[in-house]
Amino acid sequence: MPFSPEQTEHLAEGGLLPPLGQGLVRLYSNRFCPFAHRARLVLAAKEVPFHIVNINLKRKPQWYFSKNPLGTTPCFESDGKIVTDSAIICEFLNDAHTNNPLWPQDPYQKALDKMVLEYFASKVSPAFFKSSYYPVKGEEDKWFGEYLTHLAVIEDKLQERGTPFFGGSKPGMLDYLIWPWFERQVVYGNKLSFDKFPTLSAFRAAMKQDLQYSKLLWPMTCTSNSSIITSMVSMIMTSNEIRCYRSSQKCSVSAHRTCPVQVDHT
Ligand SMILES: N[C@@H](CCC(=O)N[C@@H](CS)C(=O)NCC(=O)O)C(=O)O
Repeated sequence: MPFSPEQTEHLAEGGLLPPLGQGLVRLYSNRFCPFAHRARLVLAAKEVPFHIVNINLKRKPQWYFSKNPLGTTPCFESDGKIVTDSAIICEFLNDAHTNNPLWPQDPYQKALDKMVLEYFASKVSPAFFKSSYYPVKGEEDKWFGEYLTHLAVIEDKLQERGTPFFGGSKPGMLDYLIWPWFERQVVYGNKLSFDKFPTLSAFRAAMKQDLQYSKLLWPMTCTSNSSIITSMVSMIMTSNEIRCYRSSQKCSVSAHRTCPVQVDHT
């Protein structure tokens, strides 16, 4: 198992940076960050042993800005090399580790994948955030509608391919780069019906099965959908705390591994 489960806390202001030995690979991450999740997936797909330093994104340790001046997660570090931004990190990992190449070899196919990624990044992801993680007050329904509209485009793109994954019979780079947003669809609860998305529904099942092996699924159980959306918003910013609140409801969060998080309403 390449992941070190011991580093589960999120370091905040005043938190000391653990030393990084020569030859070791580190990911500055955050358990709730979909962008950091991308990097964890690609590291696993490349079978690169790595360890994680989780960053509290609301109260970032000052030293973190010397690693990533933008202060965002993820950030990758190895042998004095620093790489920031999830897409750049994943591209770097794919180039640096030639095993299991994740982009299509064919240049046009690769361009098509990147076009889908661009659509996802500029349309699906913003609508997801505005309707869930960072809801635009009074406009949640509008953004949820936008989300469904743009998701339908991704549904059509995958259906056209006739394969379970964008990468074909196994997940490729595009699949890993979009998956974190699928795993987090749980924030919508029953509001999100998959009837209109049969291809993406099959994609979700196939990805889950594939990721089960690398134990990079992010298992979430929640008994009360009503509070999960705002809870997630609180968690992403204050993720070293074990309690988050929505109105008077409490939601307890406990990490049981480095990445996956169990969310249970109490
Ligand atoms: N384009 C960046 C976006 C990363 C990003 O926005 N990460 C969020 C957490 S999911 C973050 O660090 N937010 C804290 C901040 O912006 O200060 C990437 O792909 O890595």
